[in-house]
Amino acid sequence: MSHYRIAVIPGDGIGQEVIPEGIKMVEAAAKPFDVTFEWVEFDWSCERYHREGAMMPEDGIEQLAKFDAIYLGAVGYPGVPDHVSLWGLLLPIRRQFDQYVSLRPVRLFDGIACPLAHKEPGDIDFYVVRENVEGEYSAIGGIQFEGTEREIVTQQNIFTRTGTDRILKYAFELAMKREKKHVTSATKSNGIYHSMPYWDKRFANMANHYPEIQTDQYHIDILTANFVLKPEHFDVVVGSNLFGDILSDLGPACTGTIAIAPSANINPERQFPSMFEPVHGSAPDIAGLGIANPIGAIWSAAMMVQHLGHDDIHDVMMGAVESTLKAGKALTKDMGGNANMQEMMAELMAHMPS
Ligand code: GGG
Repeated sequence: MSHYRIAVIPGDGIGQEVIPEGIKMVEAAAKPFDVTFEWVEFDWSCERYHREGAMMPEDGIEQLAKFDAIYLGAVGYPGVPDHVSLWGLLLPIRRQFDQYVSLRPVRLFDGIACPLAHKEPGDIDFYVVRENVEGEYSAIGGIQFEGTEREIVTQQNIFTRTGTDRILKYAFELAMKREKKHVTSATKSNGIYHSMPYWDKRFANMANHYPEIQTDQYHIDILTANFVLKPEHFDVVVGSNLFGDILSDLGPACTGTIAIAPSANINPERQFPSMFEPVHGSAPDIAGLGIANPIGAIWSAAMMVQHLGHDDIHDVMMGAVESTLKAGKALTKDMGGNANMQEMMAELMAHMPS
């Protein structure tokens, strides 16, 4: 018998709607197996910020450290500046727990109308591996002469050798397990003078250790064009924090909707808990309407149980997602259907093995 304690942070907006549905799916899928979960909810959010002046308590990280994993919904809501909400909750968790890998699968499912012409399921099936704790996401810099004509703003990017090498290694190791064995690196080394040529150099060095892997390097601008023009080319795409963030919204958009996209913020050494969250944000425009697509949250929960060692539960959950999408009877609006979230959930549950 395995038992896991999961910290649950629904967060803001539709995060509060989709996370309970992800939990229901895990509970239903885990039933036949000898696995139980304790879900401990934290109300850390922009609402809390308004109430208490902080997104989470001072000892928030200490509290989370005791859990086996963290399951998070979305962060950010109008009324709190986005950089305040992100740096008050999501980014400290990623950084304090050294979750340096953000793993974001991109896949075209059978039953979903692909916005790109002539693409079949199987044509789009790749991973974005995003460096998750350094790079362009830095609070180093500042403003001088603020409020005057001479205002100067500086922002520093951080690329350490350890940080760069370990994310590249993760990407190559992932590619080694895949059929295509192909890694693409995203940079912009013609315009960004120091950090991106450095990343290129470390990438070439890492590639030397993996002669079985085919590699290519693209500047981010033409890479985004190729995501749209020939997504079937890609297998594992590795990029810095910012580029990985952009690519992992664009990739799922090419498969029809970003609402299904999951992410795992992983500390591969397992010194700290890893965190699982849908790629989508809090979507204030549809929050409270009951029409959010729960699949990004469900797929993220499936990645969480897989990370905890339960491929069987993961496969049951993903089987229900695949067959629900293929049947196409209860699709939410973002997928061209008119089902609400509960109608889609009923269909997902009906596709679980009895
Ligand atoms: N569910 C993820 C979420 O709330 N994302 C909001 C966001 O802006 N995230 C930025 C990031 O992932 O770096």
